[in-house]
Amino acid sequence: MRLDYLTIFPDYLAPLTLSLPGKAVSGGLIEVHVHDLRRWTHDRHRTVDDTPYGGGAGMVMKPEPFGEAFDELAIDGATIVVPTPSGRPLTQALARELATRERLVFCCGRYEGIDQRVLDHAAERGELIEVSLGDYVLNGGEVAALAVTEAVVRLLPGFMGNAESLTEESHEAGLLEYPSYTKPAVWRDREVPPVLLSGDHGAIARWRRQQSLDRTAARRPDLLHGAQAAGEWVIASAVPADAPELLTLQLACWVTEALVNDDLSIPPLHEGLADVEASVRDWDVYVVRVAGRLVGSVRGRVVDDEPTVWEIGRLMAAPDLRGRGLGRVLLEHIERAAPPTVQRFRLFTGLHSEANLRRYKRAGYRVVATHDGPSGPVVLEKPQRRAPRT
Ligand code: JD8
Repeated sequence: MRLDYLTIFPDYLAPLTLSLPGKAVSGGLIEVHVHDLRRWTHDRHRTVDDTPYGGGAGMVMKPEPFGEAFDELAIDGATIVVPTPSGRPLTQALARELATRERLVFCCGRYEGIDQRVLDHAAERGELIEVSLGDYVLNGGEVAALAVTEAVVRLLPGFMGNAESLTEESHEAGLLEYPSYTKPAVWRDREVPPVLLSGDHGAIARWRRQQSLDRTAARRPDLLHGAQAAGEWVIASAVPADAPELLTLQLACWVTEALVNDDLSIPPLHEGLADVEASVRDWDVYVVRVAGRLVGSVRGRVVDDEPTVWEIGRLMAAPDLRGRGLGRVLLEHIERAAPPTVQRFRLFTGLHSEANLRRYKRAGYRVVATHDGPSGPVVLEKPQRRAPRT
């Protein structure tokens, strides 16, 4: 890949010869050419800017130096990358896209920006990509050009020592990365999470996935929309702030159940916000959101005086999403979340909850007890069949 940079501050791009891009150059993967834009000025002051037509503060970069640079550098057919606050946000997906190009030509603006005719002209001679680093204002395009370069060059085949580490990265998988630890196992009374010392690669992989999901749900819920749009139910650990929506979902689900059973005595109907807040504290509670709406949940805990029993409860799917497999996905998730000491799962349902009874029996549960009272509950259990350790 060939990379050209047009800038009035060539020294600002010196980092291109260091670290990552530096190695790529020495490895022959890329060739880097930094050009001082003033090379294409012809007046004594080597002028690259002038006052804006229509008035207003600041100066605008003149079109002529860019045009002559384009001609001399023969940029036809190349991808012209113009950093600007109004550009496409730089994402891993855009970096992957740019990594497929043969040639990138960066136009690094300063002042109030570059005369718009330069961009229109570039779009006629090649592929114009206007890119933004983020929703904040910088003084020029050089920093963005460096960031785009690093994000793109590291994706070039043969660049990263082990390609595998690329696929593992956050954003590559559309999620934020899980927390990492290294020796010592205890530092300033802080321990490394025991699962990471267990050697159980399956459990480690599940823990890391859940950490990525929880972080993404807490810090970047917008990133989850992609996964959901792709039809994937993204399950994250509940946080106290989820309690109000959990209560609303619970009432919606159990009002339906009560109507079916014609029985308003079902306990979940009579729980309040405090009960749900306590549940988030005392149980392992998981939630599913679609486009930010909390649409599903389930909880699990080890039964007080039965340490090998994992009690599952409050399995809920928003009434408008019934029949889409969300209940099954939540049940499988809460079973996988059980600690290694668990040998069987236990859950309860209403005597008249035909649909629930059918679903649980399909999932391998068997009725082990029926408590009195017109609508149950019915107690179902299933042995925990652990996948052989990998
Ligand atoms: C290019 C000139 C400065 C911007 C008046 C301040 C990218 N994420 C980003 N924030 N800012 C930039 C950026 C800023 C630039 C130029 C990129 C060229 N400026 C201008 C408009 C307001 N001054 C950027 N990528």
